[in-house]
Amino acid sequence: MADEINKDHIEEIKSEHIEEEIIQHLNNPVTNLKPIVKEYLTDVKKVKKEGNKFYFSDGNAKVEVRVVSDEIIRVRLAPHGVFLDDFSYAVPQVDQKVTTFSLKENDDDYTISTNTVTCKVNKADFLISFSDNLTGLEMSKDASAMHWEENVEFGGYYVYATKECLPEENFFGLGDKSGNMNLRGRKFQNWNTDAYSFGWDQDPLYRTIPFYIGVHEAAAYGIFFDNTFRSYFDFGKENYEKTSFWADGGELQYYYIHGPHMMDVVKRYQTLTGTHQLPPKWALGFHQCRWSYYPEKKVREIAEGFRQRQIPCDAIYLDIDYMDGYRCFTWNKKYFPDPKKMIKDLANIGMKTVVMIDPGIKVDDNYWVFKEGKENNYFCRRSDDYFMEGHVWPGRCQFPDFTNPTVREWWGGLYKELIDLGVAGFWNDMNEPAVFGAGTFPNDVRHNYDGYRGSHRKAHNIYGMQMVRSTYDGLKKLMRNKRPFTITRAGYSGVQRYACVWTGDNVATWEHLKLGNIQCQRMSISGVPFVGTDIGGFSGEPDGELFTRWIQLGTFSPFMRAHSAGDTSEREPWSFGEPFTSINRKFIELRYQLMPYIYSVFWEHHRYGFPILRPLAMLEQEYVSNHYRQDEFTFGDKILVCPVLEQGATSRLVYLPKGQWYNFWTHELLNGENEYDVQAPLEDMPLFVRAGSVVPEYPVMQYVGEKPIDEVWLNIYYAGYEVNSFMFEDHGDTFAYEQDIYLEKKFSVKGDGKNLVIQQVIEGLYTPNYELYDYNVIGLPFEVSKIFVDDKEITEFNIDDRKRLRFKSNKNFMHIKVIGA
Ligand code: MIG
Repeated sequence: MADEINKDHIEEIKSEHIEEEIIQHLNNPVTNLKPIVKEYLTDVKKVKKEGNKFYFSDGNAKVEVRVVSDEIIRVRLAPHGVFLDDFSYAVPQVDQKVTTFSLKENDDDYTISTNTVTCKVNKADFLISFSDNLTGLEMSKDASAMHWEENVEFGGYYVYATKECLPEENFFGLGDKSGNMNLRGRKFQNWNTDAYSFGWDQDPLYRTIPFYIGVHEAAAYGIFFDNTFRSYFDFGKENYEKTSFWADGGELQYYYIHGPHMMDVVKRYQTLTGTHQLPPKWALGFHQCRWSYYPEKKVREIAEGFRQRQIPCDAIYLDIDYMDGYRCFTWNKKYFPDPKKMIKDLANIGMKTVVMIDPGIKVDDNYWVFKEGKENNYFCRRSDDYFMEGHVWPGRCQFPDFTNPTVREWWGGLYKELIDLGVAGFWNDMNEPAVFGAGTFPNDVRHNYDGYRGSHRKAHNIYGMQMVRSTYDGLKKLMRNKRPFTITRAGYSGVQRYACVWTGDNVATWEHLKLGNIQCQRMSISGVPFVGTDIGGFSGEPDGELFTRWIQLGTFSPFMRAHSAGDTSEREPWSFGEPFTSINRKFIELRYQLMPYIYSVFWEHHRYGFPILRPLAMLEQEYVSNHYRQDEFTFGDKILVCPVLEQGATSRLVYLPKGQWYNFWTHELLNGENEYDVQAPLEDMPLFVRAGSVVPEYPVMQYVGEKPIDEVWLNIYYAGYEVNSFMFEDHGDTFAYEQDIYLEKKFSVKGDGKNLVIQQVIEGLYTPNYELYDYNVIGLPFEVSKIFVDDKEITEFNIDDRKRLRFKSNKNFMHIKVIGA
C-alpha cells in the first residue's frame, strides 16, 4: 500500500519536471545527446547507524543524516551510493558536542531525535522533515524527495532539494544580495561576480553565502547549503508553496540549524563557519579611501587634511596606482620614491596605511613574483594544461591557485616586504576572480582544492576566500602576535574567519544608501558581520546632503570607510563645505566616542557569535510586520539606529521595539512597540538607547590610541527594571585575548522609582591604565539624596545642565546605590 502511494507521487513529480527539462534540453547543444531525467529518491529500504551518522538507502541512492549538535543536523545525498569527499572550506570541523540522540523506527517513518530537534525520514517517499521537540512545530519539510540529474558534460550531478514553503513563511539571509531584506517570493543565484554599479535586485553579486533563515509561526530555523558550485535558491517564486535550492554540481549537502530564535540560528551557523577575529581596534575607526590617492604628496595632503581640520581618521588607503604597472608587491617609484618614510610619517600622525593587492600577476619574466610563480607551478591551468590567462589591470596575467595550500603559503609570505615597510592593512580586490572581457575564469580551469581537486565550477566561489585566507594567515605569521587587518571583495561562507568585507562598487544615489543599509544588515545576519559600504557611493557624484547622510549610516556600519572611483570629484568629509563638514565631523567623532561600546559589540560577536547589526525582523520575529521593515536596526543590543534615507527629510518614522528607549540626542524616553515621527534634521540621525543600558564612552580622539584614557565615561540610562550590559577591554591589537588577557565587565542597572542600583562583575586578566569611571546618569526620575559606592557614601555629585547626575567612582566598584530624596 505504502509503496503504491509512493509510486504515484513520484510519477506525478517526474512528469511535471520532464516536460520542462525536455524543452531546456532541446535548446542545449551539449546536453541533447541523451534525454535528461531528474531522478528522485524513492522509498527507504535500508537503515544503518554508525556513531552519530545514520544511513538511509532506497537500494541505490544513499542519504546520510548526521547529528552535529543538539540543534544542528546535516543531510547529505549520494545519488549512486557513493558520497563525495567530506571536505569543506566553510566548515573546518563538522562534529560538535551532542548531549544525546536516538533513532526510532515507527510504522511510517524513522525519527532521529536530539534533546531539541527531531528529524523524520518518511519510509514511503523519503521526505525529510525537522521539528521542535518542545512545541512539536514542524520547522522545515521536504515537498518532494531530494533529486538529481546527470551532468553529461562534466560528470557528476545537478542536485536539488525542495521544501515546503508555508503561506506565512518569510526568509532572510543569503549574504550578499541586493534588494529587500525579506527574500520571500524571489529567486537567487550564487556565482561570485564583479558587479560594478550593481542595481537594486541585481543578482548575483560578489559573495556566496548559501545560508538562509526561515521564519513562520514566530519560530525560526536555518538551512546552510554547503555547496561551492553555482547554486540557486527559490523562496516561493516559481511555486508559491515551495522553497528550493539546487546547484550545478557537487553534493547535495545541507545543515538544518534549529532556532527557535533567529539569533540562535545565526549563532549556531557561526559555530559551524566561525566568527570574525577581534579586529585591531584601529580598524574600527574611520577610514579614508580613493581610487587612487597618489603621488605621495597627495597622500600626505589628505592625511594632514584630517588632522588640520580635526576630523578623526585612522587609515588612508592606496588603491592600485601605488604599484609599478599594477604589479602586486611593487611600488611605483615615481609616485612613491620612499614608501618607508612616507608610511612612517603617516604613522607619526596616527594614520595607518592600507594597500591593495589583486590576484592577477602580470606575465613578465623580469618580475620576481611572476618568475617565482612560474618556476614553482603556482598558477592556474586550463583543462588541457595551458595556463589560465586573462587581462586585468596589469595587462596579460596569470593567477595563483589559492586553493593549493603551498601556493597560499607562498603568497602569504610575499607580504613580508610591505609589512617591513610598515603597511598596516591589506585589501584584496578582484578576487571573484574578475577578468576583463570574459568576466571570470572559464569553467575548465583546474584547481588543487586542497588536494580534493576540482574545476573552476567547483572552486570559483571559494577562490576569493582562499586568497584572503592566504593573506590573513601569512600576515598572522609575519606580524607575530599582532592582529592582521584584511579586507576582501569576494568570499564564501566562512570568509569572516579571514577578513572584513565591503559591499563593492555601489553608486552615489539615495537608492544605494537605502540598499547599503539593507546589505549591511543582511550580511550581518548571514555570518559576515564586519561589513561596510563605500560611504558616499563609489561611482557617481553625491551632493553634500547625501554624503552626510551616508556618513551617518556609516557611523553605525561595522566597517566605516569612505571610497570613490577615480573619475569623481574629491570625496573627503570636508569636500562639501559647511554645514556638511561640521556634521560629518560630529558623526565621525561620535564613532570614536562610542569606541568602547563598538569594540565590545565586536567582542560579543567574536566570542559568542552574535551578529553586530540586528534588523527589526530579528529583534521581533514574532511580529510579521517587522519582516517587512528594513530601515531600523540595532548596533549590538543597546543602540537603535534609523538612518535617514530620503532627500530633504527633516523627520522620519521610526519603529521602536519592545522596552523603553531614550532618544540619544534629547534624552526623551519613549515606549517601544510604537512608531514615532522623529525629528531628523541633517545634523541628527535618529538614534535611541535602550533604557537600562550602560554605554561606555571615550573622549574624542583623532585616531584610536591618540590619548591615554584617564577615565571612562559610563552613560547610564535609567530604567525602572533590571537591564544587563557589558564592556570589553584589552590591549586592542594582540591575540592575548586568546589567553584570557582581557576584561569582561558585566553591569546590571536597576531602578525602582526611588533608588538606582548599579552593579559590576569583572572577569579576566587585563589591567587597564585608568582608575576612574565618570558617570552620566540619564533619565533619573527622582532627586538624589545620597550615593554609596561599595557602601561608602560619596558626597561629590551634581546634576549638570542636561539634567544628568554626574559623579565618579573607582573603576573596580562592585555596588553603587543612588538613593532618592
Ligand atoms: O576594476 O582598484 O571594487 O573599490 O577602487 C576596478 C580599483 C578595480 C574595484 C573595487 C574598487 C577599487 C577598484 N577596483
